[in-house]
Amino acid sequence: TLVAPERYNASQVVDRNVDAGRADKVAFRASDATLTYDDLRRQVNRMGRLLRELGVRREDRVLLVLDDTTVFPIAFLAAMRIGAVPVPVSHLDKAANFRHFVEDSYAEVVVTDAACLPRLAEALADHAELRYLARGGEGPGVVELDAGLAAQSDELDPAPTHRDDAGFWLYSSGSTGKPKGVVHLQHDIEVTCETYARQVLDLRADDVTFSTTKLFHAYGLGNGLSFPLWFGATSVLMSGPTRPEPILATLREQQPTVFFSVPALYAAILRDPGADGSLGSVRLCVSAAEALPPTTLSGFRERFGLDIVDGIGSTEMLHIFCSNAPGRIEPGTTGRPVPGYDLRIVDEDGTVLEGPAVGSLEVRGDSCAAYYWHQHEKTKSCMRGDWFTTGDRYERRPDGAYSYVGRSDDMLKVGGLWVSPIDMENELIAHPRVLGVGVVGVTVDGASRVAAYVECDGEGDDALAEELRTWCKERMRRYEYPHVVEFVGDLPRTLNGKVQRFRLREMAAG
Ligand code: 3SK
Repeated sequence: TLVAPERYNASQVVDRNVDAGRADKVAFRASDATLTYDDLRRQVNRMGRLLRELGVRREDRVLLVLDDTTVFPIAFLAAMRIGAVPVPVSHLDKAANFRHFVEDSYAEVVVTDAACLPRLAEALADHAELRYLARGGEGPGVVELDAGLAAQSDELDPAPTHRDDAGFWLYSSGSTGKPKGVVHLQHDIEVTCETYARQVLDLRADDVTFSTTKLFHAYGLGNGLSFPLWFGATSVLMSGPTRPEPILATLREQQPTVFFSVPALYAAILRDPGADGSLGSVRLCVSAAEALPPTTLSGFRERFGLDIVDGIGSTEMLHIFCSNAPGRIEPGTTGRPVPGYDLRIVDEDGTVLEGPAVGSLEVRGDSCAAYYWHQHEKTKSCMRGDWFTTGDRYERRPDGAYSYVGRSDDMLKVGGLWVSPIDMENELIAHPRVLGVGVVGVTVDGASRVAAYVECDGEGDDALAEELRTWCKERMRRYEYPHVVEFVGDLPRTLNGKVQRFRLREMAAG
């Protein structure tokens, strides 16, 4: 039942909920508004009409530069409803990237808010063609969002899009080059909902979801928008900084049943003395983006009585394709293939390895992006037939569970022996004074060495560095310890909390 009808418009998920008797049920609770499913339907229709009035046509890209408020789902679904292609990006991104997003996607309409408008207008000053739709915004080329919406009718039939039409793009940043536009199709959302969200998470209409990863990111988009809408649930959106304090306050006030976050934030919550009683409503915690250290998993179990279901996904596959499952958590692993996805491990020559093996992880499943926009060569090297090359090294254990070894380009060879930065990070993070850590390879006097960059509790000194070396030697293979230990104030991280090892390598190279 995964094949959407040929004429299929993903925005119809909203109409489906209204028709199923959920018109008055809350779809979104956010800092700016609470929207029932019927409010959402009307606002999406108004927004679709407004976008058309601004000249947006089928297949045109519409850039969304928005924090998590109700404007995000309204604009995202409205663009899809008229057959246009929403392109959400982080509202915290840098000026050079905003220029890239506009010049690469040819978007002529940007949906944003008054707070972002000055930065965008400055970054894009020479793009006279741009029109901005901004709540509370004013100025040349700006339409104030609420006034614009109020002037529209709230009925709008969905464009008769094909299930394989471009539905939306997500930009993916690698360690090199400019962010790549990942082109997803109208049918991709349905696939992630029917596979991971239904068969692993068993999401239901009575669930209330809350994701600390924002909606512009593939993980947040599924957690906070497509999954709750698919099952007629309620989504809690939090705007502003993603820090433990507001997250804990949101958990207490909004009482979600399913909590989606990332290892760095789970670890921060675990360390927070004020977290007691904050997770009482939660039936399920979900983690992705980085491998979850076993100590965070066990700490959560002990303190909150909750399991964290760890999985791995990618922007290209749209959501999680390999995961642990509630009631079947295998600590230190990313679990097993999500039903609907196939995994394989290949060696450096591309030979498929059977049974227990370590190598490059490839995945196939119907939510895979169609291609990278303007990146023909990259598309050919990463998307081969049905299979997508994730760029992650994985071990398939004798019992069939998959465990993360590192990014293919993060593995370290020291004295001819492979060292997994992930295994070493997992050991180091278990030390009581280590708050965050990134392990990379460095060259010292022409030799390959392992360096650990550490955020620590209190002042880091030589004694602590030596203690951390001993800590690793006692717990890992004899040669697996950080030759170099550097203490840093803040590790470089992505917006999703992932340690950017390529930046640590740059720091090491000076
Ligand atoms: O980083 C991940 O594991 C992930 C999960 C879901 C969707 C997208 C991504 C990148």
